[in-house]
Amino acid sequence: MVISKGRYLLLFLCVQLVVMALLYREGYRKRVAYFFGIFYKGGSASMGLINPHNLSQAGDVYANLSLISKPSLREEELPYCPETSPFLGGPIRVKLPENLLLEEVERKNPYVTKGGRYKPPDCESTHKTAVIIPHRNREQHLKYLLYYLHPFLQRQQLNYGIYIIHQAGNFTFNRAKLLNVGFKEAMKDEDWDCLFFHDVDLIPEDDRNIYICDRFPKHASIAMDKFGYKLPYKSYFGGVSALSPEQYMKMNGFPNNYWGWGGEDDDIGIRVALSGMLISRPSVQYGRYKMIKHGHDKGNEQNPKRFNMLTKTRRTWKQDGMNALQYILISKELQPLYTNITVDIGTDKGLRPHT
Ligand code: UDH
Ligand code: MN
Repeated sequence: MVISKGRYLLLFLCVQLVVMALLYREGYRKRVAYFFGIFYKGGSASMGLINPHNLSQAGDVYANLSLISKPSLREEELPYCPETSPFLGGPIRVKLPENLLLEEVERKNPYVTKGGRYKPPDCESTHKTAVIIPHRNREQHLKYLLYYLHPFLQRQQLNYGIYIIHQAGNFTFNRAKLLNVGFKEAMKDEDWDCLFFHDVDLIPEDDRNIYICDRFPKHASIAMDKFGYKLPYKSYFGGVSALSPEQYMKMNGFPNNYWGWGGEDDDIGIRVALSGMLISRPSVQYGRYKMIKHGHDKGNEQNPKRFNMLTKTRRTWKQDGMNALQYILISKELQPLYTNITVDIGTDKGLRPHT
């Protein structure tokens, strides 16, 4: 009798010990986070941080980066990042610097690692975001976007990666299919919890437009300069949007069959509704973007079939999407500021036989 009671007591103590050990691990981060929280709040004025509530002047996107530094803690000892990043500056002044070199962008972003990856050096981010950029023959735009996007995302204390999905060959461009490829390839690398699908020519103008996902698919570029900083129409879903992997798969990804300019963004918007979701949006004050001026691209002529195709989305979305995606991966290179994925997505007649 006495022996078995003793055994129970021992078992109870063991369980207690394990629970305490687990709580301790979790609590360590929290306590350190609390400590740093006090530090951030108290220190922000004297540390020279830009106050996001002082909206009179749009600031330099690089202004706060020099304040980010590496503490002498091991990675697993880092506290969680605070709910609101202390490095946000609000409105950003967008001016395209002349003769910009990618080396200059590299120099200004010393914490970015191979493949265009970043983790805050001073805290453990609670968000993992991949930015997916469809691309062909827009090198100049890409340079400017990288110049602005890297510091923008670092100010938000995100764990992030930037992917360029480059369409090989000269056949008609297909933005939505490239985005499907980007999703698939990025998810092979990392368990991203949010993917931003981002036109190469859109520069965000306010860093409070946080690049994380919402409960519903998010349309982020709701106030573009070319549309007078307003939504052009209510269901517009083009430019920059953000979906979690679950949201993306729920709508079978994006369509693969929109070759040339137009329609695919509206198809995506319709898919959101057809799969039973709503569209989430930032405020018009935060969702501001400048589009780098450009003309029509060769190889991306308006798709005359788009209006007809859009009447059929209800019938096609379950067949055409991630479940029907076919492509030939040509290369994947880890560049200093981005991961470059070059892909043969074929033509409207299908994939060419590989020779
Ligand atoms: N894209 C490329 N290369 C191309 C075509 C498109 O990289 O040849 C990508 C790029 O990320 C771009 C996106 O696809 O931002 C969307 O294409 P777009 O910028 O051509 O779309 P937008 O709606 O075009 O901006 C409007 C037509 C521009 C004519 C305006 C003349 N004043
Ligand atoms: Mn454009």
